[in-house]
Amino acid sequence: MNYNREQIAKIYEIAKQTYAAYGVDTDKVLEEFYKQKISLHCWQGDDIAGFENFTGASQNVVTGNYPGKARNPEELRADLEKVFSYSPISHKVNLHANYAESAEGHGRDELTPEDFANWIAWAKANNCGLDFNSTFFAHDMMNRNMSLASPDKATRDYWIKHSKACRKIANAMGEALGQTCVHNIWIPDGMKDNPASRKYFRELLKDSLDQILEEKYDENNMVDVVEGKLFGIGTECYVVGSYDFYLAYAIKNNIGICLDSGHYHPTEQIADKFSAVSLFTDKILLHVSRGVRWDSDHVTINNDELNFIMQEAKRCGLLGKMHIGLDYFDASINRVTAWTVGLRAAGKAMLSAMLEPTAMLEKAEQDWNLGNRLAYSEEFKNLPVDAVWNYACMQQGVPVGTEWIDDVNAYEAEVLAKRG
Ligand code: RNT
Ligand code: ZN
Repeated sequence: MNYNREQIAKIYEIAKQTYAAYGVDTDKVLEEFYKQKISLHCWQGDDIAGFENFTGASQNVVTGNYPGKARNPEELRADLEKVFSYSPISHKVNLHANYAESAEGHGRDELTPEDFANWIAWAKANNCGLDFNSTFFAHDMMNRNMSLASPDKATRDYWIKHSKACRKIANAMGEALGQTCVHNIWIPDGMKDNPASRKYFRELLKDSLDQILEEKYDENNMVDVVEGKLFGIGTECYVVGSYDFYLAYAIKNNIGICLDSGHYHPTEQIADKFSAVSLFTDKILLHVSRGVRWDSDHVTINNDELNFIMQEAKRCGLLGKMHIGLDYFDASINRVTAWTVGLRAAGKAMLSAMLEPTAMLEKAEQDWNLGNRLAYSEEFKNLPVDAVWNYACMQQGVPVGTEWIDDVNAYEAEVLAKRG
């Protein structure tokens, strides 16, 4: 289906007046909106396989075997470009260390920026930034599912060396692209059943992190963040890198924190944390995901949780400051579709938050007219965001409404379906 451009422009003019009546200048909002960056997680394109040909067990649970996944860097990058073409804002790409293209056959402990030269050149050409992750999973050096908190010193040393190498790479990426690269540390280390000493493993992790983070880098190039988690499959009773552990560690050591929307108790919302955490650090990375009953990493959709995240990011003045990335993996549907649904949902929720007549809500609160605050917030839920979103897509030259779905189906028939 093709949308009538003239009609979209007309509908936008009406929406613009509606918002103006509430004191919101939609043209100004759009200017700011186009500058916002969302980091697209490379791992949705190939089920976190990476380019190492590793066939052992992974600590991330990906389900589905839909045909057409990217088999090499060229295919992955082509798919990413396709996804960008469906989104009206700015982007980064979030890479994992196991996506290195290592001509020298480097192990993870000896990776260099050179191993990411193709990614850096591609990012430059596509005008996008890069984020980076040490990769502590899907590897022979994972020891009883542990890495930085393993009781075995040789295991810890290997992973410390790996992460030091990754920090250097992140720094090189930031420097080359002229924008901060966020380097994230997530480890799966934990236990299926109750440990005798919870403290012991946390002491080991603290010591490993101290070693990894010893060298200081220019924060314009690179910032470190640590990502906690409540539980994983096989680590139901105990995860060494819990939220409390990392939040305390991050604040004490002046690094940042990564908040993943799937990593907390099911009714706990990361959006509620922004106003607290941001008073103590300006280095926050979001992993926007969708947990269904558990940390299931479903495709992000435009639900209450996502809107709460974007609303709080806006209300706390964090848009453009906080790093926002997607983190999920669905291998049961067209992977380019999965990426795009999440990216467009996050973009639209962000736009909706930016368009919110927040000043009216704040005024009602300042006047302690809490009835008005509630009533306004209900009325504002159905403002014509879609009219502005469609106009934004048109203005940025990306497909409007469902047009991208026809295009992605054509891409599947012409490209994805032909992959072996
Ligand atoms: C795992 C974390 C982590 C991973 C990626 C692949 O629970 O969310 O961020 O999803 O590193
Ligand atoms: Zn995550």
